[in-house]
Amino acid sequence: MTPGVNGHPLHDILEPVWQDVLRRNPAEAEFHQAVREVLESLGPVVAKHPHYVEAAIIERLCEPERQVVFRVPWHDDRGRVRINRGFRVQFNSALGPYKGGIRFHPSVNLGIIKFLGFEQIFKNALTGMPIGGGKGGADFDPKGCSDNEIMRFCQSFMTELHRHLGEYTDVPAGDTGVGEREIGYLFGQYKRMTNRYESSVLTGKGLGIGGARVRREATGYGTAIFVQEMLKERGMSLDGRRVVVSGSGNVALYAIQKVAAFGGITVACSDSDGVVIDEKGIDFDLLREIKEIERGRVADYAARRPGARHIPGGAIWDVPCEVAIPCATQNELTHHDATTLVANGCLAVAEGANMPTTPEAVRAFAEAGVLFAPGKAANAGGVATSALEMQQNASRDSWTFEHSEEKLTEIMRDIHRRCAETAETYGAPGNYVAGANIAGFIQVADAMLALGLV
Ligand code: NDP
Ligand code: 2IT
Repeated sequence: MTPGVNGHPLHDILEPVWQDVLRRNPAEAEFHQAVREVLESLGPVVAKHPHYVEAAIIERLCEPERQVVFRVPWHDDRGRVRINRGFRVQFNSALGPYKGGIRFHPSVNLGIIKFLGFEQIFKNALTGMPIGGGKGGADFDPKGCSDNEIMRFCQSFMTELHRHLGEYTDVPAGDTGVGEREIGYLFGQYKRMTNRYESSVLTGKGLGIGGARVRREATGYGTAIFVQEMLKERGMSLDGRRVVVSGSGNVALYAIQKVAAFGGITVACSDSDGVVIDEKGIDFDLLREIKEIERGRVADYAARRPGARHIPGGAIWDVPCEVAIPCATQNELTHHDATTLVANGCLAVAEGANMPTTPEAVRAFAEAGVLFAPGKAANAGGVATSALEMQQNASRDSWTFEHSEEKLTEIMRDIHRRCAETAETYGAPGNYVAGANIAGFIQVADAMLALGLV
C-alpha cells in the first residue's frame, strides 16, 4: 500500500492500476485526482468481489472508449482568425449513450475533460437513468465576446462535433460557460448539418425548442435537496441556517433559490472577481436578473442592493456559515479553507460543482465530523433532469414544472439513500464519498460484465 495524490492508501490489487493510469496519462493532474479518489473507495469492493478484478473492469473504466480532439477556427468581430481546441471524451457507454456537458473556459484541456468525463460515469449511474458518461468543451473564453462571436464559435465547434453525436450515441448539455443560449446555437447548427430535428441530441435547450421544465434549475435545486436530506437524517434541516454558496452561475443561482425555499439564508456568493456579502440573504430575483438577463457580475449586485458589500478578490470561505455549497470550479476549496470553515462552525458541505474540494480539504472535513456530499451525488440532479428531457423529447411530451420537480426530488432522495446504504454495507457509515463511488461503480461494472469484452 502506497500513499498517492490523495494521501489514503490503496488496496494492493489496485496499486498497479493506479501506476498504469499515471504512466499512460502524464501531466493530467485533475484526471489523476478523480481516478485516485475512486480507487481509494474501491478497496472493500475488490476484496469482496474478485470477479471485477479478473475481468479488468477497473482498468477498462479508466480508459475512455473514444477521445476526439479537434481544431475550432472562427472569426471574431474584427475579422481576425481565431483558433481554439475542442474536445469530446466519450468515456463509457455501458449504461446508455454518452451523456455529459460541454465546458467553454480558457482553462480547458484534455486532462480536465477526462476528469469530468470520468466523474460523469459514476454520477450518471447514480441517477438510475439509462445514460453513459462523457464530457466535452473548448479552451474558448466566452467572457467579453459578443453574441455573434458566441454564435460563430458554437457553429464552428458543432461543424466538427456533429459527426460524433446522436440521440443514441452521444448527448451533450451545458456546463461552465455553456447555457441555454449556447445550446440553442449548437442545436441549430446540428439541425442544419444533419437535416434532422433530432431534439434529444442535446439537452438544456430553451423551452421553445424542445427544452424541459426544471432543467435550468435542476443542478442547484438538486444540490439543496441533497443537503436537506443529509441534514434530515440527523434530525436537522436547512431552516434558519446560514449558508455560503460560491460562484454565481447556473448552479449557484438555483442552489440559492432552493436553499431559501427550505428556509436557509445564503449570506454570500462570488465570481472570479470577488465576493458579495449580503447579511439579509441574497435577493434571488435581483441576482437572477443581473446574471441571466444582463450577464453582469456580483459587483453589480452589491451596487444595487442596499446593505450588500462587494469584496474584490475576497475569499468566499472566510465568510462564516453552517452550510457551505461550492458551485464554481474544481479545487476551489482548499485545506486552508476547510480549516477556516470548521473553525467557524460549518456542519455540512455539498459540492454543486464538480470536484471543487481538494482531497486534503475532504480529509479535514471527515476528521472534524462535517457532513460531506460529493459532486457525483449532490450535483447529479442536472444530468438526471437532462435524462428526463431526453425522455420527454423521445415521447414528444412536455411535463409541468410541478411534475418535473417532483421527479427531481424523488431522484435526489433515492441517490441520497443509495449512497448512505452502500456506505453502511461496505463498512464506511456516513461516508457519502465511498457510498457514491461504490454504488456508481457496481452499477456500471455489472453492465460492463453483461456486455462482454467490448
Ligand atoms: P456557469 O458558467 O454558469 O458559472 C460558473 C461560476 O463559477 C461563475 O460564477 C464563474 O465566475 C465561477 N467560476 C468558474 N470558473 C472559475 C474559476 N476558474 N475561478 C473562479 N471562479 C470560477 O457554470 P455552472 O454554474 O453551470 O457550473 C459550475 C460548476 O458546476 C462547474 O464545476 C460545473 O462542472 C458544475 N456542474 C454544472 C452542471 C450544470 O448543469 N450546469 C451540472 C453539474 C455540475 P466567472 O463568471 O467570474 O468566471
Ligand atoms: O456535470 C454535469 O453533470 C453537467 N454539466 C450536466 C450534464 C448533462 O448532460 O446534463
